[in-house]
Formats: sequence, structure tokens, C-alpha cells
Amino acid sequence: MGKRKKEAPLKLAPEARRIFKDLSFFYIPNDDINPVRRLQIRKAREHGVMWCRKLDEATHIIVDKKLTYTDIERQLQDDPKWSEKVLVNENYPIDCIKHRVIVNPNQSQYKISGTPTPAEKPADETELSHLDNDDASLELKPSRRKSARRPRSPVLSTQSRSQSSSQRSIALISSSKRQQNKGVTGNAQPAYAQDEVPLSEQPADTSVDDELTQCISEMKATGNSDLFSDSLMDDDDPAGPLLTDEIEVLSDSSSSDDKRPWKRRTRSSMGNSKGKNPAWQEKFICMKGGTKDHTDNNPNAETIKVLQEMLDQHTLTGDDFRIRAYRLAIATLRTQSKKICTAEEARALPNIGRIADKIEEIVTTNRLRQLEYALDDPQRKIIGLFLQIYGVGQIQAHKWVAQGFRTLDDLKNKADLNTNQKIGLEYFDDLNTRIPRQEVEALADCVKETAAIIDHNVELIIGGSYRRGADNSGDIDLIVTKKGTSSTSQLTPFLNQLVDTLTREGFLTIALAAHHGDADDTDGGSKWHGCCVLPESAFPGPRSEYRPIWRRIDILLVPQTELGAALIYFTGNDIFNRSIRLLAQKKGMRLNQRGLFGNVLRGQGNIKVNEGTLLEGRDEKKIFEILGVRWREPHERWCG
Ligand code: DCP
Ligand code: MG
Repeated sequence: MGKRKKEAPLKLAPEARRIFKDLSFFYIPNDDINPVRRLQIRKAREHGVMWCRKLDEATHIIVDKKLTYTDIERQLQDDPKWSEKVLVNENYPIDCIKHRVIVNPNQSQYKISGTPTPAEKPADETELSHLDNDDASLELKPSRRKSARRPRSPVLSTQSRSQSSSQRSIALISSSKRQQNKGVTGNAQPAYAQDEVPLSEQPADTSVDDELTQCISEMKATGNSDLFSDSLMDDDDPAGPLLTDEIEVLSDSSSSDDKRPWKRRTRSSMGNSKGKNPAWQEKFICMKGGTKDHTDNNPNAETIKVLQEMLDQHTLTGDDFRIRAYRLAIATLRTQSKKICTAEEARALPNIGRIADKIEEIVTTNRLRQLEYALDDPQRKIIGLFLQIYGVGQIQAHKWVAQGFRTLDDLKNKADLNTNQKIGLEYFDDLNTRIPRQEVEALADCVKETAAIIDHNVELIIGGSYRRGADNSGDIDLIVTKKGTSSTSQLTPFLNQLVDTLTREGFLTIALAAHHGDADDTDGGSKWHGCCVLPESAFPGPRSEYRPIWRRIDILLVPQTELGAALIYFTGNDIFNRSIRLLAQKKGMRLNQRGLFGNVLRGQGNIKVNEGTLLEGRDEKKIFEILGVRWREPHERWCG
């Protein structure tokens, strides 16, 4: 266990409090990629549990709260004897630790939703599951499934406070007695004895709750509130809400003596773009900018390369907090003119934090063990693979793993897929191939040609990484605008006609549903997501190299009055956006893809109380100017 990465050593609870001694837990999903589950597993291990990799070795099956019985049914069949084990949701071990006893798992709050009661289960379920399992195939007539899936003597209810103290009291029967209850698999079937330690005499250990609460709230702050949450785009939080630590690093304030200077400034003095920028403002990442080739000739290039690979691993698993931490640490390393060799040197720099030790490890050993473990972890590989399917987020990837799917073929043949996922799978290779710059231009030209026929006053601008000068792009972000427009609805008829025509021509191949909340789409129908294919006649290279590759394209309607703000947003990169948005916030303003707003009042938790008044929307340069950010050409907006 714990092979994947080196972590701080477990702090084993004192012997008497190792309530899970002799028990073994199998988690569904059985990985610790998600920080909340990682903490849960860690706490359980500190209380004596054995975390097992194989279902058939487990006494308890601990299921993520977001999963239903249907989600896990396939995986349960990996072990013909699963029904003899304790099947509970993730709250169960937490409550046991909290109450320092093995609580009754039969309580409704630990139930996996949709679990059939014994009466509902088909009588031959066990036989069927045996047929699925090679190891069990010799057993011609398996013994009938035990009627009780869970321990028979419920004693402690963590729910009802009105029970008598004898009912509420509980103790696990002695370990030796439990050994006698072991089934043929050698798994201890926990049993419970009434009496010994009344709950009232058991001081609850709330520390586990506190730690989990903190962990969950940190994840919420990064837009990754739980294992299955895909972060939504917010109106003025285009890349999700900001975490306190992140605010420090995005603004690079860790290197400043004056931690929160904006607190002491008046709004008018902060909004003044004419005078010299105050030192605190200079430290914002958006003020520094960056170019795409910044790693060339950098003395830390090798270290950056390895950190980048680690970042890619975290990107695959959607670990937003670490993604940002690595990006910001990399950004700092890129600006160094000398090689950073020791953790101490690294720690003295802004935005590095705990990554300092990793930098030293890379420099001194030429490797990063954590990366090697990550690359080796089969579970992580599968989740990473599933996340590469267009339209698949953390929720779906983990559910599929929990359902027992391991390969793309498993998904194609056995999973329930929506349209986006079907397309994502069918065109997996195409959609995971970056688009060469020349092809982006050729594709955009096709759209421009048709657009000009429909309305020659419409202007099309390629945004995203292309506008920042990237050699290749993940997709085409095409901004559509027109002089004299002040609302996206004025452009909607054009978009409909454009999409119809391009679809008829065979250029657009499929429309895809947006997979986020579209909170920014208040006008409705302001964007189109889908795929396109370059016709052979428009292929910029030699004909022999042409292949009809499906490419992702986003067409975004932007009224002229909002063009400047939209250009900032759709040019990115995302770290630049987050930083400039944060800077606006610190100056009492608000920046989103529609404009820069002033006089924004924010209440507790930095929640805005009013929308503010529009200061500028149409002119990109003016927005920079009002914010006091020196103009950065799009190719200078590569941050992190
Ligand atoms: N964007 C953002 N925050 C996000 C996602 C996007 O600020 N969480 C902005 C900045 C991006 C732009 O939208 O540059 C386009 O998003 P893409 O995902 O298409 O990113 P890029 O075009 O930058 O990269 P790629 O080449 O991978 O498409
Ligand atoms: Mg893009």
C-alpha cells in the first residue's frame, strides 16, 4: 500500500484506539487520488485498518457517497463472496473513528443508494456472479448466499439519540473471538457485542471531522469540491473561485513585505492608471506576462521539464490545487537566471512552497520518485485515459472505473454513453491530436469564406492559444463579432445560418453539448461547440498527407461593445486571466468576459453585492490601461 507516492509517515493511533485492527477496507474507487478520500484512507489506516488492493481480501467495502449500487455492481462481481462483506458508504469509517468504536453498519445513513434488500435480490445472484469469475468456476453448486450481508447484531446507532444507553453502548468483541468468525476466505466478519462502553462515555474524536471539513472546503475553493465535481464556469470567475494561497501566488504577494496593501489604499488611488504602479501591483503575474519560448536556454530547463510532467499527471486527474501550484512554481523557475539546486534556494523564491523539495530531488537525483509512481499507477492511468475522452470529466471517469471499465473498448462495448462521449470515443485519436497552426488558419478561412457570403460585415477573430502565437492548438476558438452590435442576440440569426450552411457543406460534422453550466451565456445561444473537418481542397500541406481529421471548434458570439473584454478572456492563458481578474478585484473592480466594471461592492467572503457599473468593454487596450496593467501583446500572455 502507499506505493504510489511518498507521503508523511502514518501517525498510528495508540493501540487501544486502533479500532480497525484486523479489518481490511477496499474502497470504491480504490485509489487515493482525490484528496478527501486520501485523507479518509489515511485516517482509517492510522486507526489500524489494512487498505487492500483486491476486493476479495477485504472485510469491508467502502463506497464513495456519489456512487449508487448500479455504479458499483459490476465491480462487486470481481469477488463472488462480496455479499458476505460489509458494504457501506464513506461516512461509516469516519463515524467509527469519531465515536472510537465500530458502529453498526446497518444504519440507513451508511447505505449505498439503490442497494437491493435481500428479498429484492435474485435468488441466483451468487451463482451468476460465480460464473463470471474464473476462480470460482470449479464450484458447481456454490453455497447459497448468506442472507445477512452485514453483521447481525446492530448495536450502536449513530443516528438515534433517543435509544437507551445499553442499546447505544457498543464494543467490538475481542479480536480472538472475531478470528473464529472468519469465513472461508479468511476475512474477518466483524461482530459486535452490546454493553461494554456506553457511547456517552466515549469522547467523540472530532479531529477527523475537522480535518475532512477543511480538506473539503479547500477542494471547494479550487472548484473541485469532491471527487465527482466538474467545476463550473462562473460569471466573473472564469476559471473558478480563488483560493487564499492562490491569491498569494497569483499576485506573487509572498515576496512582498506588504501582504495586503490594497486594504490600506483608497479605491480612487488604486484605480489611477496615470501614476507609477505601486510595488504590490507590479508583483501580479499578469504584470510580468511571459512568452511561449521562455524555457529555452533557461538554466532550470531540465527541472522545469520534470515538473511539467508531474503537472501533466495532476492535470490528468483533475487535481486543480496541485495543477495551479505546479504551474506557478514553474512560472517562477522560468524567471530565474541561475540554476536553483537546493530546496532552501527554491523556498526563498515566491510561489514555490512545498515543491521546493521536489526541485532538490530532481536536481540531485535526476528523477522524481512521485512522478515515477504516478506514471506506474494503473488506476491513475485508466482515469487519465478516460479523461482524455472529449466530454468526460472527473465524475464520469471515476464512475466508469468504479463500474469496472478499464479500456476504451470496455466503454465502447459496455458503457452507457451520451452523444459527446460517443463522439469523443469514436474520434479519440483525432480529438487528442493538436492542430498545427497552419491548419487552424485554413479551418478558420473556410468559416470566414462562408461567413462573408452570409454577412460581409461580420468579423471573425481566432482566439485561444492561436492568438497567443502557439505552434499548435487543442481546438479552434473563433470569436464572431460585428460593428454596431451590443447584444449577442443580434448575432444569433447569423450564427444559425452559418452553422446550417457549414453543416450542409460537410465542414461542420457534429454539434456537441457544452459540458459546463454556461453561466456566462445569459443571452442564450451565444456559442456553438462542435467538430469540423478541413476539406482536402483547403489542406495547406501536400495532398498525399491529407487526412480528414475531426477537430474541435468553438464559435463564440461577442457583441462589439464587449469585444475588448472577450478578447482578453478568450486569449488567455487561464493563469493570466486569473491574475488580471484578481488584480481588478483588489482595485474594487470586476473583470469578466463582458467588461470591466467599477464600484463593485463585495461583502463577506468576497461575494459581490452589486454588479458595478461598466467602465470599459469594447477596447482591450483601454481595459489594460484602466487596470494599470502595461499592454501585453497576446504572445506575451503565457503565464505558468
Ligand atoms: N479560459 C480561461 N479559463 C479556463 C478555460 C479557458 O480563462 N478555465 C480562457 C483562456 C483560454 C481560452 O479561454 O486561452 C480558450 O480556452 P481553451 O481551453 O481553448 O485554451 P487555449 O486555447 O488557451 O489552449 P488550447 O490550445 O489547448 O485550446
Ligand atoms: Mg483553444
